[in-house]
Amino acid sequence: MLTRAQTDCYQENGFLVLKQLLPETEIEMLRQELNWMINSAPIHLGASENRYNQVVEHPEDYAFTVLDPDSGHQVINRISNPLARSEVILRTYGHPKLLQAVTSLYGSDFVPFAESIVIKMPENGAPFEWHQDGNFKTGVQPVRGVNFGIYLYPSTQDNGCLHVIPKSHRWGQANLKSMAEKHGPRLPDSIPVPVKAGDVIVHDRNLIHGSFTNTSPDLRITVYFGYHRRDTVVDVFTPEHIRQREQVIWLAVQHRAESNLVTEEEDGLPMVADEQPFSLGQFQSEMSHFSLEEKAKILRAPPLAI
Ligand SMILES: O=C(O)CCC(=O)C(=O)O
Repeated sequence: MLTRAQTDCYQENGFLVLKQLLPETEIEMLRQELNWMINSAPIHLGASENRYNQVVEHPEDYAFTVLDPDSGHQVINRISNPLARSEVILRTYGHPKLLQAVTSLYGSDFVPFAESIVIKMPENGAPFEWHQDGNFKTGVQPVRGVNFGIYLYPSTQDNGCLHVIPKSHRWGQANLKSMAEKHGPRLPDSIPVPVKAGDVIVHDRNLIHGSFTNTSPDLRITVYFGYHRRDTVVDVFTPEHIRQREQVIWLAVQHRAESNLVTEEEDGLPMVADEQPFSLGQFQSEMSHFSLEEKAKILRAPPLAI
């Protein structure tokens, strides 16, 4: 659970850094998984094979930035649908500390909206322009979702750390084009948010944020999990769609509990076996066993984008 000081800080500034929320063992598992996912990515945008001539399922999950239109040189910048692609990431999704932190901000009635992984490769990791998240489909609302960014490596100004304008989550929909025209790329009052591996940056989706190019030799990877307060999406998406998205939480908690048991038996790591699973509260009784097809469908349900 977050402390009162932490939730106050989030409300006041629109973002919060949770230092060392996840243990090194969890972060190392994610690093190894991402290393493999990047290594086995399609060779370029639109390709369906990787460098080992293997077919990549759902190659459209991988996004690239074109660095040089003449040579076609591209660099990977994002992987979407990570829960469908990786059981390691699904396991982290069920981490009780993460889900309890969401509960501290939104209460127990929250629903997942989207997940993705931002990758800034060494030397030429692409920037993200200043933006507020989403499409304002439901207009300007004080609550329009929260993003949790889990950092697998230290993030610094050199490797393109996140920059934010504190308190801008209260500005409504900002005219970022005119702000950039007036001020250039460094918007007034914006600050960098450098973090260490294992830290989590929590930010309001209304907050103005962005990041610059990675000019360093160091990789930056952030695993993003986003959530909505249910009342902000309930009249916007069908009950079936919202249901599918919340079943992601059940799957993740269940998968984590099962893999913790395996971890204890096979690797003798009692630390995770002792973990108290996230309490599913009212949904506990509804936990059901899904077939592989049902599971795949749930994990690929589209985001609840607003
Ligand atoms: O992690 C970053 O540098 C920015 C990513 C971001 O804002 C986004 O994916 O919407």
